[in-house]
Amino acid sequence: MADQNKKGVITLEEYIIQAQNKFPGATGELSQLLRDIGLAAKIISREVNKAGITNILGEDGSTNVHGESVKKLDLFADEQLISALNRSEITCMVISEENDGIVELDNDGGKYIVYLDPLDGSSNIDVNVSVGSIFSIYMREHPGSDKLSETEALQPGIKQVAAGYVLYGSSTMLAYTTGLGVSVFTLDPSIGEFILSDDDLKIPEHGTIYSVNEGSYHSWNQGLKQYVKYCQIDDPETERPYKARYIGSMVADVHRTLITGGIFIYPDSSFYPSGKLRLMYECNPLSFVIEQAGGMAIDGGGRILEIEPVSIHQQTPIYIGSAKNVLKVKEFLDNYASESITA
Ligand code: AFP
Repeated sequence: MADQNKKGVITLEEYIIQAQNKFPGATGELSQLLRDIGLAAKIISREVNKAGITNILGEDGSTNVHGESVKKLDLFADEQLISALNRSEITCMVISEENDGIVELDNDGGKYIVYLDPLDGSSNIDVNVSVGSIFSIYMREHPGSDKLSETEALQPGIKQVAAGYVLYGSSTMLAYTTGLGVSVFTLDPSIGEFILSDDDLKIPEHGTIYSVNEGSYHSWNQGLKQYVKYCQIDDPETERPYKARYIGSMVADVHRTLITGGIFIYPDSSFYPSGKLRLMYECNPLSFVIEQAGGMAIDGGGRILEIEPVSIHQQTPIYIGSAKNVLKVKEFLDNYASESITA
């Protein structure tokens, strides 16, 4: 950071180009793709900020592939991201929360496959709570093959070449990783640029915040119930009781966890036997970011990033955050593994 201060502010565009220059063989395509996402994020941020004062606020009346009502801003964000990716012709297909199947882009020879959750947490828009966009980028395994298919997009999270999120909060922040640490940028609205705020963000090894929708307590497995009791025990030596924080917007909850440490959980339950959150465009990208920051992300058993996907919209339980917190919850899950979920 000392060097960076001497050079003044660094924009997302400059940072991406500098990073690319460190790899002499790089074609610049991934850099272009990240810049495209950065541009779409600025446009989405502008609309999110004025959502309360324009008629863009509110539902459009339709439902998405999961039967959830679609807000106008979800569709706007989806269109902006997809058209930004289409313009530079290096992405062959997009899989988005808002679309049932794959979306084939104009360049079917493009090298990259991009997963998107265009506007995660959108049920929070009406009450002015933070929302986010999530992206996850893979290389096509068989470039040039005739037909694009869903099967080609089914790669485990460890194969992501880049992933990240944009948080539309009290300021707009973009965080991403290409597997070399986590870089974070803050949008300066006065100049319309994302400015580097941290070029190697690390998550604390241990944190004292747990984040889970406790309204669903009775639908959880015994291990999680016991872990949450453990978090609530009064024991100053171990800095307990922990604080409970839950926004209901995964990007915002995971971003807070990244900064302060602790754990964010969306478990399997009697309501959601396979968990609620989506593996490919929520859990994989955020797990890649958290692991690159030094944290951990598991589905209760193994690493999220090693799950072999079977469908583009599949769900998974997730326990993500500081390494020590994730290891502790795993201990509880293992100890009570024989007790099945009873609602
Ligand atoms: P929405 O996009 O429908 O608001 O859902 C948000 C979300 O997918 C994720 O961002 C939250 O962590 C989670 O759902 C909240 O779910 P609960 O309301 O069941 O706690």
